[in-house]
Amino acid sequence: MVDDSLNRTGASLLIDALQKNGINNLYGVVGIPITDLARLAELRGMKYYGFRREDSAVDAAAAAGFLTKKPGVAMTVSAPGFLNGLTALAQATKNCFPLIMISGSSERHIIDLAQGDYEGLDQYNVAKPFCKKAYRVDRAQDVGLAVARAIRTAVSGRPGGVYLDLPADTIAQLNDDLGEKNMGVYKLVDPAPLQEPSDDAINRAVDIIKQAKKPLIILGKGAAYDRTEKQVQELINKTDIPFLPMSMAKGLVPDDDKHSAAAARSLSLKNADVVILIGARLNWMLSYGDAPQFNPEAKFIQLDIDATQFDSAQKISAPLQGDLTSILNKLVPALTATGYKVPSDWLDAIAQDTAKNDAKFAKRIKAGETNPEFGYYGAIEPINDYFQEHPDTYLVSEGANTLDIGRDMIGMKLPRHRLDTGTWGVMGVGMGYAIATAVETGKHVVALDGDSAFGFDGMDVETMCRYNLPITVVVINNGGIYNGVDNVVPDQLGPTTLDPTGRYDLIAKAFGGDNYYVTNYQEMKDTFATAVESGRPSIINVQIDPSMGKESGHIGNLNPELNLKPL
Ligand code: TPP
Repeated sequence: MVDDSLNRTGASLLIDALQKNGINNLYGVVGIPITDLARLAELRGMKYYGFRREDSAVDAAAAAGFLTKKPGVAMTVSAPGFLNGLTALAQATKNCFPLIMISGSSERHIIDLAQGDYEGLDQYNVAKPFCKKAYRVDRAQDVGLAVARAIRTAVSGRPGGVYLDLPADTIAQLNDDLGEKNMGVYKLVDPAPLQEPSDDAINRAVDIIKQAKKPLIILGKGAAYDRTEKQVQELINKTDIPFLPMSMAKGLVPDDDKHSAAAARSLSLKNADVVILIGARLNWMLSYGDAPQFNPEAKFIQLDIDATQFDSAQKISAPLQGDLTSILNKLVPALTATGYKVPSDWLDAIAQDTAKNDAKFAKRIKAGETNPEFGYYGAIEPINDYFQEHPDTYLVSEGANTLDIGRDMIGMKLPRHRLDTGTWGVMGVGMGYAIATAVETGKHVVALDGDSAFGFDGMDVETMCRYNLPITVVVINNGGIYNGVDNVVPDQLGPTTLDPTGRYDLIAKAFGGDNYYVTNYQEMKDTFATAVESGRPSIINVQIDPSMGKESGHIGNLNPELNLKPL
């Protein structure tokens, strides 16, 4: 046992450094060599949330980063714990969520001579390609600086995941050099400095927008992360430029705002002559900006913190590099000073298409209420109704059809109230995201999951119940990945098949949470609000028909289809 009464161990310095920088929550799974580190954190006033698997804990920290704009911090044990957390570290980096994953590790000399340590792995080098930056802190006296570097790297420029390798030796090492005052630990000055674009860059963008006959704004989760709602709303309200939100940008401008082109997505993308990307990337989710989804003549204006994002898929005619808030603070007045307004025929075309598509959608939803084969629409409509009445409820969503249909159906009115599978479309983020959202916001959270998606991290229901968090998990159960009807070989279970009668709700009961089981629209309507408003951890198993659900949801076009005939 190391006498830490003078707060001089690496562990003490780490806790002190995090707290000095306003980080008070830790997410993780303990074991050798970090168990006492977590205990010490609790003793020093931090809150430690223990998970059942590291990827959930690291997902939780990533969600905390997105929601608070400070890096979320997760801790894992060495090799296997580290590797379990690595997917979530990579994913946070893809999503641009600020995160620090700290893993206990072995001493360098043992690793470098491959002496076969308990859970020994060269974690520092393994982590490098999966994060924005990896650091290793071999001496207790460097802990303050290492934390400072990790925080700054996670939040400055394009945010992302940082790996901090913490050898067991450093955790327990007494730092005699620094005496009793923890001099190496400090609060960072301006961890994410603002970056303004030049006047030339602004003028170039304004010149293009003011010629636009059919402009369109695409909002990405970067705009949500940077808290640009005020500027974006002003831009849209003053110019009437229609907008399309990517899924995690929903609510930045309320989904029911008259400028939303979401219901006329295809038409607006196909015809827009100037596309203004605000914190959104031209990746697979936007078909790389290519025709036929986009107008091949469209000019692109892109607002992004990271210049390497420009010209990634299309020529960017007006790149605006900087933090989005600073860019918009210059762009909005410059554009509105020109008196620019969107030509009304463009707005009319979008409004007409919206009315047509909304009517079709409303019909489909209405049919879902009474369809004898209970499906997604009937299951999700009551959730949307609830969100319209209680917009300050958070939504976490994963699955394929569940995700896609939920995204289209559930209108968001407030920014950063929706988290989902993100840039990679990863299953298994639900419980980690939901738990961190409840912890960080103190609000009610709904985790809307497909039955397959839920299976990836379902044991963290125990975590949700142990901390008694106000989370309602809705498992849309059609007994399969995408759907529950799949047997290419007679009398053999198909690859997408799961248990169609599984009672996911009973998992909550096992840990003291509430459980609900619904089989039709009316039951869901009667149950959902009660479950959420109880403020208790709960699971609703929504038993839908196994035939419901398209293969790969809305992105079946990405799935190579083979000629499935027996030889
Ligand atoms: N593994 C990970 C980590 N991420 C993935 N996206 C996949 C596998 C492939 N995948 C995509 S969607 C999905 C899977 C396994 C599950 C879809 O089924 P479900 O969650 O039940 O939703 P549904 O379509 O039935 O609503």
